[in-house]
Amino acid sequence: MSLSKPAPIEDINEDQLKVGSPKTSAAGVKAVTVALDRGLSAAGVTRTVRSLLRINQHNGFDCPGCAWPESITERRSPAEFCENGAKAVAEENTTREVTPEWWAQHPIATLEDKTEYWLGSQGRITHPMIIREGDTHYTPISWAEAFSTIGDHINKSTPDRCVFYTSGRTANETAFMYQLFARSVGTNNLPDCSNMCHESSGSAMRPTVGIGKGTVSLEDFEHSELIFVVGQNPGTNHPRMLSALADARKNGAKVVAVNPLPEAGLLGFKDPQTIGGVVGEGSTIADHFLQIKVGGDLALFQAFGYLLLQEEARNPGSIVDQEFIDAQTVGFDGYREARATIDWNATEEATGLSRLEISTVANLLAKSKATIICWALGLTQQPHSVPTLREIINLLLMQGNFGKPGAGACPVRGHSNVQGDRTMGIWEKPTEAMLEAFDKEFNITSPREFGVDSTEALERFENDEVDVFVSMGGNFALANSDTEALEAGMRRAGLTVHISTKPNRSHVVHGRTSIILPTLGRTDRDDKHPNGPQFLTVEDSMSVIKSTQGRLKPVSEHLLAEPVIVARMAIATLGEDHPVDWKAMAEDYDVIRDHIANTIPGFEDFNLRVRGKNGFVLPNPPRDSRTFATDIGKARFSVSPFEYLAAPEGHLILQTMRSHDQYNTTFYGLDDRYRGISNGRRVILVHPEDLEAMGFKDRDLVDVISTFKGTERRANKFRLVAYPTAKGCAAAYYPEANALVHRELVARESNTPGFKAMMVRFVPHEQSADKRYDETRSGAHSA
Ligand SMILES: Nc1nc2c(c(=O)[nH]1)N[C@H]1C(S)=C(S)[C@@H](COP(=O)(O)OP(=O)(O)OC[C@H]3O[C@@H](n4cnc5c(=O)[nH]c(N)nc54)[C@H](O)[C@@H]3O)O[C@H]1N2
Ligand SMILES: Nc1nc2c(c(=O)[nH]1)N[C@H]1C(S)=C(S)[C@@H](COP(=O)(O)OP(=O)(O)OC[C@H]3O[C@@H](n4cnc5c(=O)[nH]c(N)nc54)[C@H](O)[C@@H]3O)O[C@H]1N2
Ligand SMILES: [Mo]
Repeated sequence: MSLSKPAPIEDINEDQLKVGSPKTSAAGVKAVTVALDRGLSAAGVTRTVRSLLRINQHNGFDCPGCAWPESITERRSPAEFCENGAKAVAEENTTREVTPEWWAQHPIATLEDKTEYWLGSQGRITHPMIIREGDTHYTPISWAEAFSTIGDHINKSTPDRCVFYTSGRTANETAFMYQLFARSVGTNNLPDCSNMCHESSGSAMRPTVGIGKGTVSLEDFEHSELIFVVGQNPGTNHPRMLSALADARKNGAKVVAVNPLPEAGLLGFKDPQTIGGVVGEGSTIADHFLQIKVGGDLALFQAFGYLLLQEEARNPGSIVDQEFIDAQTVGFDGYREARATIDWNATEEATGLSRLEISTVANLLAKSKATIICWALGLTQQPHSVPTLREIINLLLMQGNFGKPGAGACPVRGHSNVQGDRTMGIWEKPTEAMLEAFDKEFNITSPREFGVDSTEALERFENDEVDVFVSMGGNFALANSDTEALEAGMRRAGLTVHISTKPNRSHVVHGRTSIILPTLGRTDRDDKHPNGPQFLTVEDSMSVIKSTQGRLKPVSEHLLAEPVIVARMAIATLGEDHPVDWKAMAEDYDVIRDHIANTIPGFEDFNLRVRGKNGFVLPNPPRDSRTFATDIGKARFSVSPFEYLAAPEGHLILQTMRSHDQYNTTFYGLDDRYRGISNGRRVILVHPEDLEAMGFKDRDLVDVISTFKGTERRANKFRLVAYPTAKGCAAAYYPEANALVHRELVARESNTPGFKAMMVRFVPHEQSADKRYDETRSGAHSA
């Protein structure tokens, strides 16, 4: 333990930015050494080794890094983790402590000027803390008083003015209790990080294929002939996916990457677990790389549809799976008509791709009998995200790529249990069937009126309509749009409650009263229960349910497990005689699982089946039986107009992305190794020709202005970096750039923020610029 280095005292100094050339392959032995180094510096040798050996193993804990599934065959390697999973674990395992003394030394006025990097590296929070109106510091509070304060605030408010946010690391059992608590209070105000993440995927898929989740299993990658990776950076965000892609290529599959950035993990991969990966060149991942303009994917997939239908006309029966279409779908004729013509000039303008490039990849599609299309946030955070994803579904339907080996739709989820949270009922728009099941099981009356999503919650803060905000994990202030207005609104809210592991910006821009409840993380032992140690469960991106159990000694004896915190909040709010037996659930998580088994489809015999070696897989009609549980019992083709993002004169389209050293709003370090950027985060990557055309040079300091519907947002002091992104586009890091996102810039239907759809221009940085827009506002300032 003594190896643990002290937390950094200095904050980020952006003047030390270094830029090298982007890498052409991901992982390799460097990734392993980086991971170990991070672990050792935060947690020391014993904790690091103990924890790394248990990631994603049977009886171990689920990696908190991402939702990519583990192989459930015997092939599960002894090190089923990746550099970034290891960093996520090290981040949680730290032996650094944020104690009451720490809070006493750090008034809010000081913390306001700190970056998220600094805040997060201070360590694990050890005691429940409170700050009341007029206080300058957080001070300790007993658990009992914390819960009764929360109960009082909720009971003095009206249910609709209470908001219960969830971040996707929350386990199934916790999520189930938490939604039940919100509904028992009387509200469906259950926004979650999914609203900002893959909501567009669900909105596109539910009406078209009857399920809001992916329809492939990991095994499908072994049988696929063609795999698309669209709008996704797996080398950083889902590193274990690279093994599946490399294996698929060995089996003869072709891989097509569609991305404005030449991401290292898309171009090549060095598997750290093979000799070749350690010493050799590694393997190529993508056979074809389409360097698309941000927002051009709808046009691209429409062009594919057109080209495939042309081929079908030349060669009837070669493309269209008519038998499947007749039996299982509606709307094909309308789709065929809509895709009968194409405007190639407009398509090339929208995509930045040539007709030849598009046709070459369309030929691969035409030949493939089993295609998987994977996507992530590059497709979900734009105004036309839902139609874009429906166009992908059209293409898959046309070739019958559902319910057969090696084929299907694969939205690659983010947070390790974001999919499970939704399955458990964390949803502001619940189905009647789900509410009926809860009401019957618990003898309660759930509210029927839909609640707020994350964007609507932001608006509630702005309009002073939030009395109580409870946050199960996460960092709402930094994750959402319109940072400045959101932070101001959060400060005016009555009570903010954060169930957290580490300090973050949302604790600093707190409500008039604010409570921090420190909790156990994934790797921590949860053994203070009458029936002995407890385990939790999660659902991965491919609908596999499995258990997760931490083994490490918690950093403080004062931490409570999340289910216990929810139960005690519920009892303090709803009273001892509420029909739900919260205490029994908190004491023994099998009781929660029995309730889940009784109310959520697919969880029959939950307690029994989850104790099997590999957990179990939830039913998935398209995958299991080629059927579609839409309202009409069939899959739907859809028709969307041609649409893309066109930047006004003098503007670029800005997307926001994650660096290699970050987990959402948490920064592990300041290096984006694969992109060749280190020691800084306030950068904007721009194509060299665009830089020149706009009259700027590499490394110029600029202020950034985004425009939306005639209004502007501004964020100051970013460095321009010449970078081989698609022309007309730019890229900046999340969350530094969130201040530029107007809250009304959202995806239609899903209401997901337009984090990859801003129109920006640059002006030379002005030293004397209006302080209101200063970069310190985003919690990510530079000295
Ligand atoms: N290490 C690590 N792992 C993570 C996370 C993390 O922060 N760190 N976050 C987790 C979470 S919550 C999530 S949701 C996932 C996110 O996983 P990703 O979706 O991979 O995350 P982003 O960094 O947002 O990268 C988006 C990618 O889309 C591309 N892109 C942007 N705009 C477009 C476009 O218009 N079209 C196309 N085709 N591509 C575009 C970008 O260049 C980038 O490569 O990762 C999860 N895993
Ligand atoms: N510009 C831009 N903005 C984005 C995105 C983007 O691509 N671009 N992506 C969006 C996406 S995909 C997502 S998912 C959201 C993420 O939004 P959130 O999920 O709200 O944010 P995180 O950064 O994942 O949350 C980190 C915090 O969770 C707490 N935490 C960590 N582990 C645990 C635990 O085990 N239990 C509890 N109770 N707390 C814990 C810690 O205190 C930490 O500070 O951001 C969104 N925002
Ligand atoms: Mo996410």
